[in-house]
Amino acid sequence: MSKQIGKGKFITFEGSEGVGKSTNILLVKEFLASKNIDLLLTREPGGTPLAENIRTLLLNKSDEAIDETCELLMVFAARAQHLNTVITPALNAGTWVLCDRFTDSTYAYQGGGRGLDTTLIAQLENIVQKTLKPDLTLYLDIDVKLGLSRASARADLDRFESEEIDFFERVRLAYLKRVKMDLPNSHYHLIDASENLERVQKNILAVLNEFVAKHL
Ligand code: T5A
Repeated sequence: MSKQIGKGKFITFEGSEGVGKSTNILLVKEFLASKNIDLLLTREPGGTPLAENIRTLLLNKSDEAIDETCELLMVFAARAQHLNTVITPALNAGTWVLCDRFTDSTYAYQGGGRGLDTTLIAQLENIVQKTLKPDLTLYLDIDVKLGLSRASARADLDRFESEEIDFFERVRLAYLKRVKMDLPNSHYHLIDASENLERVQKNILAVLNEFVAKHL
């Protein structure tokens, strides 16, 4: 269940590779700005200089394979820095925070993709976030092959994007399990991202309109 800290609202964007998070988060930013909402756009892993350095370590390919538990701890180390120095102070000041990926990504990639124990992820979540959870999560869902084809059309593949297709199928299943288990008054909204951009954006704005009307 979502919980608000301070006056700002915490909105997260989730989904697998190439699903359109970066594209659509900019639309949401413009929409919220048009409502005169004080807003911070940020991302994970990253969002502070230190956390961005951890992001580089996580995404860059290297000769030394990263141990899975080490990867999980790096994700949460970056998150602790991001939350304590950027996200929580902004929410407490009444600023809305729009974040490209958050802890659902950890359940999907480290839990689903890597197969790490979700109890361990939940323990770290409690330590790092305490009671903080997103108020609204837009989960963009897409067939894995279609998402990867969009992502690979753009740039060199990073360490995660170079994983096998089975890895991304497990990521998607883990996302769907989380989105579907949290049904009554869910803060999750599933958006079919396989549709054309115009349709996807219309559906996202419908969710945002309703959310803003409830909270402004
Ligand atoms: N990670 C992250 C973890 O393992 N654990 C964690 O806890 C966290 C927080 C971060 C990586 O870190 C991992 C997961 C990730 O692998 P990232 O850059 O945030 O990496 O994530 P990516 O998914 O790699 O981001 P991308 O930029 O690849 O994907 P986006 O942002 O979802 O996609 P976007 O908007 O760039 O769009 C991709 C292309 O598709 C087009 C766009 O124009 C663009 O060219 N497009 C569409 N085309 C047709 N129809 C539509 N509806 C379209 N929407 C977008």
